[in-house]
Amino acid sequence: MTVPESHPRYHSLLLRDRICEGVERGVTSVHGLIAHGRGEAFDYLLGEKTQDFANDAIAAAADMLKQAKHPVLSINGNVVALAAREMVELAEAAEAKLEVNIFHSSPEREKAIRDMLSEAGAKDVLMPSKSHAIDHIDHNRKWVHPDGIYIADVIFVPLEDGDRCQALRKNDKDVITVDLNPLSRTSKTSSITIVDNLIRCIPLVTEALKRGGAAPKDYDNLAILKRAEAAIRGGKA
Ligand code: PTJ
Repeated sequence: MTVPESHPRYHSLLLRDRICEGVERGVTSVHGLIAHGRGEAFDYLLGEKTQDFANDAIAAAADMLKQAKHPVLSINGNVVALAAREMVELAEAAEAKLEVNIFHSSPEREKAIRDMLSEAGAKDVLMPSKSHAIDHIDHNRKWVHPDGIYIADVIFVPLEDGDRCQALRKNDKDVITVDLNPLSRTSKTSSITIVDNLIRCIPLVTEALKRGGAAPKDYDNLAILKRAEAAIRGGKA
């Protein structure tokens, strides 16, 4: 990128560059550019910083990952372009598996995502199977790996789509998501929603796991979403 570090929008432009490179490299869908732009708008309204309601969700997420028997991190084209290394580090800290699962179906993109995770240090990356599917969803995203999402009790999936989130919940799985939009169906149906930019919060979840801090008592996800919405509307978070 030719923009100097002194540019006031430097960090935001750097992320745009990474997403565009993701499309060029074949890991990110062109639709991912639209999703990223939507995220940018919410992040702008949130002051582009990790707010208290996100820190509360991060602590709850770290605790849920720590307690999980079969945690899985589900990876799509936006997440890998922005935070491949950070997801590999989180997988190590949580002793979780990494599994590729994308919305806009493409076997080539699935392989490109796997390769990018391997370059970032992942030892093993699970791919969707054609033998095991989760119930309550007709989309190609139902196909999962038998040792991964199929048996997972906790799934950490930044930028989830509402349909699959609901399906995972109906399959009795807990879902931790990262979504800058507190009004999305995903945000509302997840067990824990971190309303923050994934680039900021994923390292914070890893740190919280390593620290092994106490879990927040009586975590209430809908209350967290209300605080996030209030912050966006200019009220008190
Ligand atoms: O790689 P694929 O085919 O699985 O496609 C991935 C995308 C993201 C394109 C797909 O899941 C999609 O279309 O997502 P949506 O429904 O547009 O939802 C994206 C949500 O993520 C929106 O609510 C955005 O505000 C939010 N978002 C975008 N960028 C970020 C983000 N949230 C946190 N951090 C971001 N960097």
